[in-house]
Amino acid sequence: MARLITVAAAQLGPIARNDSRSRVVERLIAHLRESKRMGCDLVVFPELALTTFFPRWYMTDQAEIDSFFERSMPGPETQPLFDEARRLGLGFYLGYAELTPEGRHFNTSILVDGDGLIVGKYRKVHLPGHREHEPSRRFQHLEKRYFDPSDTGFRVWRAFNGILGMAICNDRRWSETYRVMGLQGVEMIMLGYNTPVHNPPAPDHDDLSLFHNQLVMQAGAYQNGCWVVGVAKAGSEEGVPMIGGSQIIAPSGVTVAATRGDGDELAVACCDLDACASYKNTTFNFAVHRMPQHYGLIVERKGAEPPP
Ligand code: CDT
Repeated sequence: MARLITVAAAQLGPIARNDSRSRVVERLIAHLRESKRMGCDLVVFPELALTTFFPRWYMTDQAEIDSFFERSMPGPETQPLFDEARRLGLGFYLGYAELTPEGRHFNTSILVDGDGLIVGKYRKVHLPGHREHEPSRRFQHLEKRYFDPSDTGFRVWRAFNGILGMAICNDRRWSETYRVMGLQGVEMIMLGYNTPVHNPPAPDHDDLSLFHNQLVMQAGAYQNGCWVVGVAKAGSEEGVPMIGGSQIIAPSGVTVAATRGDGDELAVACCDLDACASYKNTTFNFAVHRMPQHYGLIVERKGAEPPP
């Protein structure tokens, strides 16, 4: 029997700084209900889906910073999301800012199954941006300041009758992200993102931001023979325009469903996990064709070192 998962890429429009968690959770629940009506099994929400993208602001008051983080998952405000998903028998991927009991801060995603159980947790590996205030920027990107580096790395989980993995935003630009999960047999990678159209150090990329989004996710899917579900928090958030472009990409590299706008919107596709095999067993049969003896530099060297 074919292994089918019907998935919703549950894009969100902007979240204002003063939107309450409960108000945001209502929007997530509306997505769950619509996804159920469309026959979905799994709903993928964006990165940091419970608040505005706060790394755009330089803050020094730790209490203010911590107000964007969740101390428990589910917590009092997110419990209704878990309850409704379980009632509907839907699984979900959710990105949020995690504050651990030991006081560590992570940019985190979880995978929750149709019974409301957290089956996987991932903490973001590639934290982009900078650590210190850079007043010359129109807005900041302070992920390196507010989040600790991952202690999970890229794992995969047996769930939804397949092998699923998670990544977050900037991870999607790095081929290593997909390959480390590809080497664990991943069949579907879920990832949420918050991507400003404008990157202050590289304004010449602005017009290409949607193209780059699609390029990296399609390449990752094809080169690893897996589905990729990429989901944006989009639109003009606190005056900063963010890309949409949420999409579901088949192992062929072809986008099979995509959002059209930059508000709350679903893109839905029925994904056949067995469609991965045709790529994993031929062109990208890793066991037959990879040549890791020639890939040593990838882990030995961090920055590029051109010859003298
Ligand atoms: N959230 C996130 O990781 N955003 C980055 C912006 C890069 S520019 C500093 C991204 O890769 O989309």
